[in-house]
Amino acid sequence: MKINNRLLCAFVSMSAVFLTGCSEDGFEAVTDPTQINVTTNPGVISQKHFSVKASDLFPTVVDTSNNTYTETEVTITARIGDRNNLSITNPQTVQFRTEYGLINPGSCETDENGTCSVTWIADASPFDAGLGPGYLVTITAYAVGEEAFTDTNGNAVFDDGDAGFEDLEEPYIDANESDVFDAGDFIIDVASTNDPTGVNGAHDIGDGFFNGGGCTHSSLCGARASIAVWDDVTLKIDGPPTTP
Ligand SMILES: [Ca+2]
Ligand SMILES: [Ca+2]
Ligand SMILES: [Ca+2]
Ligand SMILES: [Ca+2]
Repeated sequence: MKINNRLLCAFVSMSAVFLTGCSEDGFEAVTDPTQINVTTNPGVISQKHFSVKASDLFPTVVDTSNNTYTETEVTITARIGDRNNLSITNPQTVQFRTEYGLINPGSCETDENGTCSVTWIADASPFDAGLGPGYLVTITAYAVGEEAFTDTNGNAVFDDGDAGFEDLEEPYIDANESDVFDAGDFIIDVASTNDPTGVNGAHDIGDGFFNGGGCTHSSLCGARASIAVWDDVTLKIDGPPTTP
């Protein structure tokens, strides 16, 4: 609840609307516009600003012209920001998983720029890894955050005046690159409404409610204010596409 009030007060301050009553959680009531202390970074990762990118989408791990394998490294970078479209500067832990290769280290702490990187290494020959056609490797990154919402009325909280939100399912490794969780994919168990302990060994879909701080919607506020935010990137590991 403390975070909720902070969010609301932060936005009130940003809007240059001066109200009393925001000092309860450490935000002093503002009476002088020159004294405005803009505090709009609650440090909670929004799904709308959680992204993962690769330094090379087409590493040549496999040369299919002669069936050779080369141990190859790709830098994987996560970037985080909050619901107010601001980068998050306090450290957050980002976890990584993949279907093939090695990720070193398996997690990273974001820096003052809201980014952190790990290295993906094709540490063994993929010929025996069962990757399937196309030599496609998916890497999934995830962290604790909140769902994204369309803040139609611009008050920085999810409420009845907003168009909607993105109801997140549990992260997973989309090993068959189908863009949905189905047979052949790998579960990543995290805590959620349908899996409170995060160890049920099943893929859990969204709960139908907004999971995030400060929610004042009349019917769509979830009991859990946090959820795993996530993104993935797919490498094609047989080198750059050939142009006709
Ligand atoms: Ca709103
Ligand atoms: Ca939800
Ligand atoms: Ca899939
Ligand atoms: Ca689960």
